[in-house]
Amino acid sequence: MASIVLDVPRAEHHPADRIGIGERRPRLSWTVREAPYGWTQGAYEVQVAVDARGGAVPPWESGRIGGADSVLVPWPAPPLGSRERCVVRVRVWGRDAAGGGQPSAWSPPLTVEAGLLSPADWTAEMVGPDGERDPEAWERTALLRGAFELPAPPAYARLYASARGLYELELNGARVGDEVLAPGWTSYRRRLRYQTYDVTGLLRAGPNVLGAHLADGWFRGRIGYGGGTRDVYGDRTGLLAQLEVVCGDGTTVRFGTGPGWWAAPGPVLRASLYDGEHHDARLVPPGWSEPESEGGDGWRPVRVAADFDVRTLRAPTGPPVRHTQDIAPVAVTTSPSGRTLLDFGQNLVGRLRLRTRGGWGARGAEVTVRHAEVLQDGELCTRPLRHAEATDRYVLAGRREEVWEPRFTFHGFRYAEIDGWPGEFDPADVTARVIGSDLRRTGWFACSDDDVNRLHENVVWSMRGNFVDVPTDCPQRDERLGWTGDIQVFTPTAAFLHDCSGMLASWLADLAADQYADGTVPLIVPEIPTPDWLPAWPMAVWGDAAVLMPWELYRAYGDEGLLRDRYGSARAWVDRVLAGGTDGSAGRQLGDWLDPAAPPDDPWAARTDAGLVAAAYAARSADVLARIAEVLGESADAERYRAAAAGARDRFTAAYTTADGRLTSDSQTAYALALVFDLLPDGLVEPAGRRLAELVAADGHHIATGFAGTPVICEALTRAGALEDAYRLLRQRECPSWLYPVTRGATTVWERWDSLLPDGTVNPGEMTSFNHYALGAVADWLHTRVAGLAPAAPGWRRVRVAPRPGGGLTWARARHETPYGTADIRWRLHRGHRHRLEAEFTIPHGTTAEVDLPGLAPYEVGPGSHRAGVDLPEA
Ligand code: RAM
Repeated sequence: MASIVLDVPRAEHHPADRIGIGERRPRLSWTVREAPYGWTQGAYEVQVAVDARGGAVPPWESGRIGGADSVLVPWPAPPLGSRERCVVRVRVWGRDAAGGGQPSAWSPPLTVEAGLLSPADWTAEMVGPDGERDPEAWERTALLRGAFELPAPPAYARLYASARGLYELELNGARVGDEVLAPGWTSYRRRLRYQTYDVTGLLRAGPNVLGAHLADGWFRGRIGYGGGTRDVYGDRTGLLAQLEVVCGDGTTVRFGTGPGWWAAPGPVLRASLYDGEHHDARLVPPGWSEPESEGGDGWRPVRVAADFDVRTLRAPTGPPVRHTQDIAPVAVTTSPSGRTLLDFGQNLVGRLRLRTRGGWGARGAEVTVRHAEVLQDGELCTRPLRHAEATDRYVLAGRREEVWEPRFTFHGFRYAEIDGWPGEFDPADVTARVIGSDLRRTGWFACSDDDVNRLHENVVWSMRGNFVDVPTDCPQRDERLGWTGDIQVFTPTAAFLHDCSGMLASWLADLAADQYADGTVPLIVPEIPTPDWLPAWPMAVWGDAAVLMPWELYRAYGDEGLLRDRYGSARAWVDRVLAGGTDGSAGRQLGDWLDPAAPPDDPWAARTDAGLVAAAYAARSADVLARIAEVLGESADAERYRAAAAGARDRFTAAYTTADGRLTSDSQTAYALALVFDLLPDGLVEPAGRRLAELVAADGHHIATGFAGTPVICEALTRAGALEDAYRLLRQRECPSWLYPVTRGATTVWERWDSLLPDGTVNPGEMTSFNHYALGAVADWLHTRVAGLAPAAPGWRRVRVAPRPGGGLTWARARHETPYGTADIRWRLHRGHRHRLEAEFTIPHGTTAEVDLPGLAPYEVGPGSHRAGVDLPEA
């Protein structure tokens, strides 16, 4: 059947071909790019050709397996062994006669390769510099070096590596891989990620040298606010590297970190995630990672870490942090105090790459780069960075041309100030290099209001800037932590915009690893010591990440395995909540954090009772847990938590509704949560919706909600039949509103509605970030309601097409790469007849869609392109 075209299959949540995966039985997914109208899959076959490195082994074939599944189907072949590499292809049959009994052509091949799957595979040992740290150069990096011989040219080579701290490897003077900030940040004591590199091309017959830069990073560098903490995970950095080579002559060589290695102080005098990097190029030992050099003075034998447990090693489940974009300055100006200021036109996360041409005369000259998100009075405004210096320094070696970029730090900035440049400054010599988890973009949105489009763009940029291995609150100040509440509210938006399944699955494993024995979820994952928050106590909205995130990811990606993996964690949280953790507790709750009515120095002071927020979330999480239990076939639990949820709803009504049918906190957040979480008895739903709309109108359609209410306010209004109020809220341009920052030139989402005050000064609150995704959670409403694209069944196996035009918008569109392929919608109001809605949408193969257009009875469609036109009911 020639007309069926499959895309390259995927294994688990790995982006395309991947070496070093940790799954022995990676689940497979494929998408049907082309098929005849009405075609549905009835069977599939998987072919797995093991790459036997030389020997020809006949491919393993599953034979025809009946079924329509094409997302995360079980690995049908024998499990992979460590290092096993194979090429996977899939073909499919149609369900009925349209298939003609003939299979499709085989899909293009996917190559997957297992990493080191068992602790026994590791023979290398974790090594690091010996001796005491130099108190004069506390955050100095180390260089490590190991030499080995190959008897013949390499045919095939893999390097497995990890570190306590951050590492960057060099083989014979060439950089290994393109990962940034490896091995990433996990709950190191329990889970330490390792990376796998193909280094065949970097090796040669004869002597070779493997070298490493090693920095403190999250492991022992200063992290956390209020001065932060050092040595959170230990006081010694270390490198673990294991090289496995098959030579052309058939010999195998294994070489790893161990007692024969050498360490020397590195050229980076200071490498700090918050403060920046200070690199003295004069201190780079010539040829230090090449065999021609002996190493030289200053090299000392390493020390083997006796306390390292290989069982903590984990292969990545998501993509690494990489450079994802280069941005040139859009303007270079001189500030009132005479400094050179660069404007990159975009608040971004990364660092600058400098190219100097000083020559020998400039040897020892120091270039300083300071970073900030905003200017005030024409100068960098660094106060919001608090205790993060965000300053890089480069000392020139004096070569004709030197190119440098920091390795072990990153900054959140739009502006940079450059000082000490040798010779004439040419803006072309500076590039901003954007870094972040290299997630595949999967979601797009646009509409007829360009300010709304800029808001959406800002949400995308805030996601990129705050998905740096860990989903963080902010990327610039002395914080950058995995605050659970922020990502909890942002997950539906995140999962639409980028494929973050693998990354967040890893982070949720850290959440479970750091969860307390009594079920309490830390406020920050990975958990670190923080003033005021340790030990953690149950915190609604934040701790609910344990339940609501696996559920949202299940809705987006259809991964039942993730639900299973995180079930214990989710249940422990709900049990803790119901045992008085947050439900009914008077304990200190963040509640509707950052309500715009709260004064800058008291973000707790919300209009909405924090106990009400906690009670609402208790009911919500119990209800979602019951659904998770049902999916997993845990029917006794499902029943128990359904009952618990009903009880929690009753308690909510009893405690927080008044005799006249209002809520005790007569606030937008209170009604919005009650409506969206379905907490109210039937009779109170309508009045609550009416009251919510009244409050929103009474506030002049300005935002009056914080972290808890903002993500749901537009959805609540939509459900309450007050769609126009939702649109007026969305399109409001006065402060506080989503678009106010846009009118002030924002290029990312701000932490506070008024991070920049209307008078142009920076908010005096000590917590003032210009890059926080949490309040950008409204983008979910743009996707699902304005454009009208949402999953109606887990993993988008059923698509919901339900635009809700309004607010004067004349068109909108959205596109999402679902696990089954592309779904998109575009609608416009007819030019001549503004009450005429015309919509076009595409539904991927393997799914069906429910189409729900205003004024029309919902109907069902199958895969393919569709059109619809309808006269809108008069508002
Ligand atoms: C701030 C963080 C984060 C929030 C916590 C409670 O420090 O930036 O956004 O979750 O407070």
